[in-house]
Amino acid sequence: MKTESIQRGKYIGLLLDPDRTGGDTLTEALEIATESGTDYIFTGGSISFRNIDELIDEIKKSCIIPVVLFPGNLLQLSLKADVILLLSLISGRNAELLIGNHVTAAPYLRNSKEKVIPTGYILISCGRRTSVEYVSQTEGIPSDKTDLAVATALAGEMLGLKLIYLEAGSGAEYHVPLSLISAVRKNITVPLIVGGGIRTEKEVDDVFNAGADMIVLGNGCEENPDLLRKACAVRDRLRKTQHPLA
Ligand code: 1GP
Repeated sequence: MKTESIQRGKYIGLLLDPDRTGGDTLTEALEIATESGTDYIFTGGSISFRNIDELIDEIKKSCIIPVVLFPGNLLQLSLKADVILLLSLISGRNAELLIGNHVTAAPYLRNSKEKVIPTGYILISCGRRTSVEYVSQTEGIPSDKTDLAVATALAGEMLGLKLIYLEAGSGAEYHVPLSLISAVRKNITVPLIVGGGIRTEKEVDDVFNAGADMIVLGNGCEENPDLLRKACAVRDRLRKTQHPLA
């Protein structure tokens, strides 16, 4: 099987909340994702009542879009995903989320190393407290502390992490500020994913233009399924008009 990797460029990921997608809702979401040319299906979350293996099986029955596992905890590890983000919550100081869980997970993942992407996960506080802050027992970096976010991303890259993920948190009041995204982009060379609180076509355009290589959309698409089509159209336009690494 081809090994998926996440590159620099312009990509759209659709985050499926394991507890809010199933049956017809899932089929409909995957139809729109396939039609619009969504690049990746993300799944995982701060907490989940659903078995992730089963959800990935269901996704794979309906579409061939690569599945990226975005595990909120060790119970969400699944070897059925095409890509596994090994998240280190580098904005926090919770040792379990910096290295503890990784030690526990490593023996389980060792025969699937080619799927694993070590990822610097950076929470940015964007309005009200999000589930990820509560569950991780960490505080996000304040959204006006650009220098702290840049230093954190730089440290992550210097430690060898292959991807930086700027996260406002699912359902965040507002997305990661554009100035912070572009400052981080200018200081790292690895691909940059941005997610959380992105709800409109214009925001997708702005976040890409600020330097995101991939945008992950969750709630925005649940509220308005047309957002995914519009986001993919923005991506297509930018792919045609911009240098791939802009
Ligand atoms: C992915 O947490 C996000 O990084 C998804 O956030 O649900 O707010 O789009 P939304």
